[in-house]
Parts: sequence; structure tokens; C-alpha cells
Amino acid sequence: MSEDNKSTPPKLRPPQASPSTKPASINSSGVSKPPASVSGTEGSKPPTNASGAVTPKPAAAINSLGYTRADYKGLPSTLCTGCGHDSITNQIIGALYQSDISPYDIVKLSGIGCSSKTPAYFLNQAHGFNSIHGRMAPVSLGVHLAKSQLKLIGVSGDGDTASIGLGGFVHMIRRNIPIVYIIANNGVYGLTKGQFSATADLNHKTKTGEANAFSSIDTCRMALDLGCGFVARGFSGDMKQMVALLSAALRYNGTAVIDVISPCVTFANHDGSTKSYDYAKEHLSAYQEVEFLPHSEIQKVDYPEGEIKEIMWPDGSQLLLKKATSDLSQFNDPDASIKALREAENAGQILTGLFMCKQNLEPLQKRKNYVDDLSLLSDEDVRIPKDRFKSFISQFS
Ligand SMILES: Cc1ncc(C[n+]2csc(CCOP(=O)(O)OP(=O)(O)O)c2C)c(N)n1
Ligand code: SF4
Repeated sequence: MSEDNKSTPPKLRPPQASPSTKPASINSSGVSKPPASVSGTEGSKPPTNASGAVTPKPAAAINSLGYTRADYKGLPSTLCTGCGHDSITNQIIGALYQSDISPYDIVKLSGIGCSSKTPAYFLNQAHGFNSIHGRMAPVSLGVHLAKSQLKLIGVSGDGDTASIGLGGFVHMIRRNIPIVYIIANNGVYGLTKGQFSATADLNHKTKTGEANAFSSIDTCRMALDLGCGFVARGFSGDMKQMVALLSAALRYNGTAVIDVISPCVTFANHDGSTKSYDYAKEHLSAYQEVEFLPHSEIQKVDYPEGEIKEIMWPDGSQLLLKKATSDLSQFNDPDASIKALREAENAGQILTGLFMCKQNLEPLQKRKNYVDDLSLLSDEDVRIPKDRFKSFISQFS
């Protein structure tokens, strides 16, 4: 945890005991570990009935890799009670549990902010890098080049991404770095007590009534314009939609941007805030309804023509898009999605759903023909030979 994240958000929960966890066991290539029950129940007393006899505990449900949902959890949250970011954490855990991805094959990334603290609250067993403010995207490039077979999940704030981190965000998209890039968007800098961020809407008001004088940056429109292959917006209060979007993003091989409206209950949940729970509930509008069917739950159902679009994933899972405000052919047309987002903004609506899902974009590694795993290169491969180094240095003597 960096120095910055030691600043304390207001209304903290009392400290809670952290769950017991086993350290990650990593194989020789630094990846994965065979499925095991790592829920950490050893050492605790078994449950007993009134007469003191040990009652058998019902077995926890497991996913296809043999992990329980608890195996995808992290430490208890220290965010304000009711913070939208905690809902996103739960949604990430839910999507990961049904993802068939081992916790040991994931790298969690973040910048600085309340949102950037949240990777501590999921996936205790994963690798992680809590970077500096606005630098999650460039750090993700380094991590990906060092170990391209690991799955990257990043949580950044709207300040972290759209204010200080905008340059890195833009170039990450241009390079199509494979990462699930979640923007927990509350329109404010929560950690530093509620200043406007670059996604705060024009005329959005602070708690003391000050109106924002500047127009907002829409990270989804920007990502679409830059050619991002997976772009979506969700609301932290909509578990079903978020788990569906995250489940699809986790299977996407390229940059997957999900902007999530995530109310800050302490600094942006009042009348006049356009990122409050009440405002979001009154102004949400769905581009389409989304539903995710893991491959184990697929059933063949016939839908009326034009009402449902099925997106198939390589593992056999399906993302179902059901017609809402848009014609279902629009979602893969960046111009149509940008137009719909702009129209929604002009009408004071928050448009959520999937705006782009292009599965055939070449990921970074293929475009540049990079080696798969920089971390496996030998010293000889990465060191300049001694004689060449000497001759290079001799130029300066
Ligand atoms: C270089 C630098 N500038 C400023 C800060 C102070 N700072 C810490 S977090 C933050 C903004 C956090 O806002 P956001 O990313 O939206 O996350 P939130 O706390 O709202 O979840 C700022 C400005 C910093 N840590 N580093
Ligand atoms: S974003 Fe707001 S509500 Fe959430 S922890 Fe930070 S200050 Fe609290």
C-alpha cells in the first residue's frame, strides 16, 4: 500500500479481523496452482449442536476449477459504509467465481484513491501492484510484457483515470493492452475529500452548493473514438448487469474498459449531484439488457428475430444482449454508440450497457511480435555482452 492510500476516508468502519489465507503457491513458470480449498477454515472450531455434537457443515459450492466463492475474496473493506466501490468489489468476486480463472493467474492493479484501495478487498491469492496516482495503465503494460499469460484486472478512479492518468489511459487503448480496466466513477476525488474530477458533469454541485464550471470527459466515448474493442458502462447498484459485463470482459483478449457509476456516499450523494444513488436510479437508461450464461448453464432457447443478440466466447459461454433503447445492430458500431451516448448526456440520462465488443482485434503481443514472457529471458538474453559494453564506454573516455 502506498503512502497516499494511508490518508483516511471519513466514517471508517471499525477494524475487522482479516480472514486467514494461505500464501500463494506458484509453479515453476510463476503461474497458477492446482485447485484447492483455500477458504481458510483450519484452526477454527467446528460447529456443534445443543448437545455438543459436531454438526457437519454443508459443503460450499465450487466452480469448475474447484474453488469456492470465498476463494476469490480479499480483506474486509475499510471504505465508508454504502460506498459504491464496495458493490463493484462484490461484482468482481461474483464474475471471477463463474469465470473459470484461477486466482493465481490474475494480477490486480490500481492507482491511488478510495477506488484504488479496492483490489485489497478481492482475490487474496492473486498477484498485485498498487501503483501511483494515474499510472495504472503504464504499469499494466510492464506487467503484461513481463508475464503475458497472467490476466490483468485494474480498478482505477475517475480522477485516477480521467484527470492525472488520462495520457496513460489513451495510450493503453491505442496499444490494446489486455486488461479489464474498471473505472469506479463517482465524479469526485473521494480520497482527498470530494473535489470535482474530470468526469463531473457540468453544473454538478458539491455538498456546499458550488457548481462545476467545466464540461465532463466521457471515458466511454473517448475509448470508442480511440478504437477500443470492448467498451461498457454499468451502475454499481445493478449487480446482474455488472456481473454480466465483467464476465464478458474477463474473457476478452484486449483492453476492456468498463466505466461504472459508483456513488460516493460521503461527498457526492446529495441533491445537485449527478452521481448520487437517487440521480442514477432516476436517470439510468439501458442501451440493451445484458445477461451472461456461463458454458455450464447454456440452454438452447429460440428468441424472436431481432430481439436477442448472442455473443459467443471461446469457452462456450454466451453474452445475451436483449433489445432495450437501441437497435441491436448498433452496439458494434463506434459512431452509433458515441452518438447514443452523446444524445443520452444531452437528455440528462446515464446510458448503460455494452457499446462495443469486437472480438477479433489483434492484441498487443501479436501486433509487435514481442516475446511472450520477458521474465523468462536468461541473463545472456537481456545483458549487453561485456566486450560491446567496454567498447561503448570507451567512446566516452
Ligand atoms: C501525483 C499525485 N497528485 C495528487 C494526489 C492526491 N490524490 C490522491 S487520490 C486523488 C484522487 C482520487 O480520486 P479518484 O481517482 O476519482 O478516486 P476515488 O477516491 O474517488 O475513488 C488525489 C488527487 C496524489 N496522490 N498523487
Ligand atoms: S469514495 Fe467516498 S464513500 Fe467511497 S470510501 Fe471514498 S470517501 Fe467514502
